[in-house]
Amino acid sequence: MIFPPELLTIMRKCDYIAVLTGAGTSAESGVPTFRDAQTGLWAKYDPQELATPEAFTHNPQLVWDWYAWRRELVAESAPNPGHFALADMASHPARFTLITQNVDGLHQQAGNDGVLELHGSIRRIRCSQDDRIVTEWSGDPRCPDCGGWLRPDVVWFGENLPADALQFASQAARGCDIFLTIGTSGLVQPAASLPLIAAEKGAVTVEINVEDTPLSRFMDFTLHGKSGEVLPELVTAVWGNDSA
Ligand code: BJW
Repeated sequence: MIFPPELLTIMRKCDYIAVLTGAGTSAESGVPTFRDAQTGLWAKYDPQELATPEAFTHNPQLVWDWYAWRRELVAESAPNPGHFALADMASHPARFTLITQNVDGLHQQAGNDGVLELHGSIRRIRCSQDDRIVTEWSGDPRCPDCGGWLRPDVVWFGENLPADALQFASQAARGCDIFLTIGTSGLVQPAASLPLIAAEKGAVTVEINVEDTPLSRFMDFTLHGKSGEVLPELVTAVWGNDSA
């Protein structure tokens, strides 16, 4: 890909890069996105029936089974070149913050530290009654302490995001020089507001996506392509071959 030369110069000189990722970042790792028509999980399942507290109250076993299937999928997946490029990118500017909506843990697996997980982690299980993190259970997915149903430690619609992660993400959006938005449809709040906050505070905004999103028209640069291809090329173009 030919990148705008001014973008490469800005990235090379900037002190603080913040990045927001979404499900598209993991698509090339074989983790289905949420809203892509062909492969998205939600083409087969109604998200309102599965990723809400109401669904869990109504049919905890169904929700548990769905997440168990997805947890297995994530366990079998591995970071792709886009994840590794972001781990590499982290070492270049003086400051770097990676904010993700993904629950798969692939950024951490690729080597990024201090990832801000806005929507939790599918790898963690907690009790829906006493909120304790649970690592072992036998038979039914029930809390060994109180007998409450176990659930994934993720954020469902209508639930609050982890306050610390959201606060740090908001600070990053306000303080960074460049804000990259990668592989997200930009439909889910409050994550989708972060690029706009960054733009309002004067950051240079860049979107990487296979298609336009509602955020595209607010971006300074829109790079169309797969993140697993665009990101390694971008890191090499900005910082040289040692980075690829
Ligand atoms: C590629 C690619 C490749 C493909 N390379 N790109 C303000 C206004 C209106 C509504 C609200 C509002 N504030 C809050 C709400 C309600 C709600 C909300 O946003 N609703 C909207 C849908 C309208 N938000 C909430 O409820 C949040 N809580 C909250 O705000 O609490 C306070 C509050 C509550 C109620 C009212 C007001 C305040 C919680 C949101 C939790 C989201 N949870 C989920 C599930 C997590 C667990 C799980 O995994 O099951 O998080 S939903 C789902 O969407 C998941 C994702 O993280 C999230 C975002 O999806 P993402 O990552 O963007 O994926 P896709 O599939 O949508 O897009 C993929 C993109 O990749 C596409 O653009 C492709 O083109 C692209 N792509 N391949 C690059 N190779």
